[in-house]
Amino acid sequence: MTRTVVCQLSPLPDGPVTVAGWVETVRDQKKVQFVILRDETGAVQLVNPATRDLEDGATAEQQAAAELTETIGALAHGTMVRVTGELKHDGRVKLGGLEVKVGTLEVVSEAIAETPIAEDSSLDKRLDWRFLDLRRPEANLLFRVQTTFEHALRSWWVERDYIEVHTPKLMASASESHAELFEMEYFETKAYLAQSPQFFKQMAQPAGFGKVFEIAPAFRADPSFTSRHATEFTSIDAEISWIDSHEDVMQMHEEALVAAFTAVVEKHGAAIEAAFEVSLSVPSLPFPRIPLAEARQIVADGGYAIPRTDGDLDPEGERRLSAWVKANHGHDFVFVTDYATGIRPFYHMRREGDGSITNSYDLLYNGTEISTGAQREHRVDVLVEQAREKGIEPEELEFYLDFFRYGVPPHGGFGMGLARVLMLMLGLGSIRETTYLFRGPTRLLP
Ligand code: AMO
Repeated sequence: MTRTVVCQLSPLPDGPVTVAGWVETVRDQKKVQFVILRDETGAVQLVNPATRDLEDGATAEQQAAAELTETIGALAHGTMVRVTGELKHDGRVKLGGLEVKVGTLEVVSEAIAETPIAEDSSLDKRLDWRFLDLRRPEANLLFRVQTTFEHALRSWWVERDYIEVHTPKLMASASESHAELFEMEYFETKAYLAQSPQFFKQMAQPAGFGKVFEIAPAFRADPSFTSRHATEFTSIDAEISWIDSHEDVMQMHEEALVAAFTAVVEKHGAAIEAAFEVSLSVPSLPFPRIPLAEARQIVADGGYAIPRTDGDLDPEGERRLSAWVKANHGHDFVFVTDYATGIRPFYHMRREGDGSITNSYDLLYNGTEISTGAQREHRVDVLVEQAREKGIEPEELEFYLDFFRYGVPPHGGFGMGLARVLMLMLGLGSIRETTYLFRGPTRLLP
């Protein structure tokens, strides 16, 4: 009999069904046994009237029933089973108002009885046993939300004629900075893992692609143990031609996010509320925009002195600014714009008439940076000058500078960390929870 997944049982009439999944709990009572079976879509109660203590001369049928009772009584949590039985709708059953009366039960793959992660296990322990941790329905939901979010972004771009690119992750030079760079042997030479698709998504502009996006891994040799840094993360990037300023990038960015949030709220809003106690809403357009200098003033007026000396917001400053935006604009997002030249990479375009600020922004969501975007400097002589100023030898970047020597449209784009968005969307404490398999300074397994 073909397998029915649990979420599709409800509309079926009472009658024979086959379900398969893992054993979540067994309640072995004297007269009746209950098993909660979970699969990738939900959980269902199995019921079996217990047959025990057979008299001599029991029928074959009675013996089979006693064997089934024994098998069910011995089921370990996590064991994979396939069950054929009778579906019965019954409003008294708390779990979904239905149950399956077991006919046959096949133990497909046995689990070791002692689970290595108890319910209250630490995050680190759960990550050691991530495949078991991911069996939690909240984790399952989280990655369904991720799928919907990514799919909606991708669809939004595809519908608008963007080209999807796959830039190489093995590089001959740094893509962001020499800090946080993974270096590796590469035959007779050295290679570096891409910190961002930055240079090669920009290459699509002189290549005449117009508008591109990429969803792919990025690597940073960042030794920190914060809740928002990983050494490998999924970066969502877009880059578009013929912009007038970073404002065009922000407009595309916020519209794409609204499309993605709309899809997530429609498909998972109720489930997110039930599992994470977060009432997710679609952000309104436009997102507030606040220049960095003003943002710093807002934070200072709130009584917090940012300890950083470089003029950037620190995490506490970001939280306070977001709280202010929420209170004054009722918005969970804010574009902080006009970053000072000193704290932006050489490829950011500087403001015409004021070289001290860049045409750039950070996007904060619920108190944390999720994205950086900018208009890029496309005039090669200016670009060379800005690289030198940042202590980068132009010779090292010849391949990149060539992109700007044969005609290139004005352009800009952004990079956004997928796991950060999910962490902030679902109110979780760390990107370790929202990354399928987290990679950090002390974690390469599993
Ligand atoms: P930036 O370095 O700010 O910008 O990175 C963009 C976004 O990527 C995410 N991110 C990270 N997520 C997890 N762990 C990390 N170690 C990590 N580092 C970054 C963040 C961040 O906002 N090339 C530019 C983007 C651009 O201008 O297009 C860049 O990489 O969410």
